[in-house]
Amino acid sequence: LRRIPRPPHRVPLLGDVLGVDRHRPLQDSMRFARELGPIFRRRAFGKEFVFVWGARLVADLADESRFAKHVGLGVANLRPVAGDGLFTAYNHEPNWQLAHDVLAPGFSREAMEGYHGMMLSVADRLTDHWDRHLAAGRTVDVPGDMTRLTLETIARTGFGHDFGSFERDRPHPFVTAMVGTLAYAQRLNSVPGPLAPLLLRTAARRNAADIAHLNRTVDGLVAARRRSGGGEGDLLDRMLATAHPRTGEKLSPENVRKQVITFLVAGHETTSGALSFALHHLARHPEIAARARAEVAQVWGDTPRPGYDQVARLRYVRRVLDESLRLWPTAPAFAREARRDTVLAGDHPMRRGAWTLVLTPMLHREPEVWGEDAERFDPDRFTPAAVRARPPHTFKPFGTGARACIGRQFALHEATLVLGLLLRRYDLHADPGYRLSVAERLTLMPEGLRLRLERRPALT
Ligand code: MNH
Repeated sequence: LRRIPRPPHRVPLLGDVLGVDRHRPLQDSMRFARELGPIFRRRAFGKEFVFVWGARLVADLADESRFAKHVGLGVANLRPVAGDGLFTAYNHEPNWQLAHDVLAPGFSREAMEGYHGMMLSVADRLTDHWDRHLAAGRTVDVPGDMTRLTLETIARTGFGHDFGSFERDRPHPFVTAMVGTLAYAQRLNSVPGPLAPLLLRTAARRNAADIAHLNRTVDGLVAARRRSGGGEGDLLDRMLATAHPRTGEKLSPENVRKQVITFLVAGHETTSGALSFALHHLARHPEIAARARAEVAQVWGDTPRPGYDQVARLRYVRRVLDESLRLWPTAPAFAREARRDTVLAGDHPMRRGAWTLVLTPMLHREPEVWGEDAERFDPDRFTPAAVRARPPHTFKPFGTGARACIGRQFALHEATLVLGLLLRRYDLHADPGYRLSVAERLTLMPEGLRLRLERRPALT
């Protein structure tokens, strides 16, 4: 441990927290990473954390025989909300494997084809909403509207539910409660443990109210489904009715509640950020937008409603998304722990259970992998040839191993479809005065991003 660099200036008791931005812990750690190199430690309130982002180190951490997901920090702080739901379950909890096996078919290709039509109709609500703004000469609130879109998409496809997000001027109370708990979970990490109850008393009370609201929403949704006696085989049906193929076991009602919250939150917040960053980059790079638009025209022609396969064939649009997730992976870190005593990358001894945090945005900027121009937005980094030329485990926006994102294909299909539709319908104009500002609430979001739209010639 002593060989791992740390910041030179430390404050007794507090640690390396002076001059830090309490609301942006990730971007703060990125600053330390640039100063201290591919592995470093930081101390905060008597606890020491090791951060890793060097490509060689991360590739070794991806070895599933020696390392596994660690439920710590931000993820652990979500346990009161999401319990042993898929995202926050400990590796040893039986409900992880059970829920994984029961829900995985909900993310198969066939299942995704089934969601496609619903994704399209939610996208129609977005373009109606944007058309109205455009007609009124208003700019659009990108993160707000992407959150409306992705929440409605996961609610409709997964749970047959409609939050009516586009009919509201303000975020749905479910979203407000969710943002509250995510921000609270993040904040718990930047408050000294013993002082937390004192400093956070009001915040803790609000958080309890937020969790109660999430629970109530979900209980209502589940009760409605039980009354109606089943939907058309969506995620909620699987959660309620599907028995494990081998053991015959079903999810308990308490666990179903945790899974519904998990999927409603994990299923929209990060996709919303990914779409928002992509739109930011497209507005900033008209030449890239033009190339993407040309691809949409070529693959979709003038079909008003592109089919499932026509989305997968938007290779360049997909690269725009990959490149957006490279620079700002919206779930910006994941933790790995040693399964047994081992040595990380032949250099750093780790005891069983010892863990480290992978800083994905820095891994995605590692100069040895991405070059000296790693900060530049360039979708051609994801041409098949360029991908083949890179070492494995250098692009990890969806985490790694058995606990990697189950919703990856869902998110990529939804986001590619929506980017295609928006590019075809609008010219996107950035506000020249806007400078990218990245807000953190465990996930990342471009703060205050608004775009001006111009309607492109309608399809014949
Ligand atoms: Mn998702 C796990 C990123 C979209 C549901 N997701 C993860 C992890 C990352 C991640 C990183 C691993 C975290 C860890 O190791 O601690 N997820 C994303 C990103 C997007 C995303 C960047 C969009 C872009 N995720 C989605 C969508 C859904 C979803 C959409 C659901 C419909 N994710 C999950 C679930 C897990 C997860 C559930 C936990 C999987 C498990 O542990 O078995």
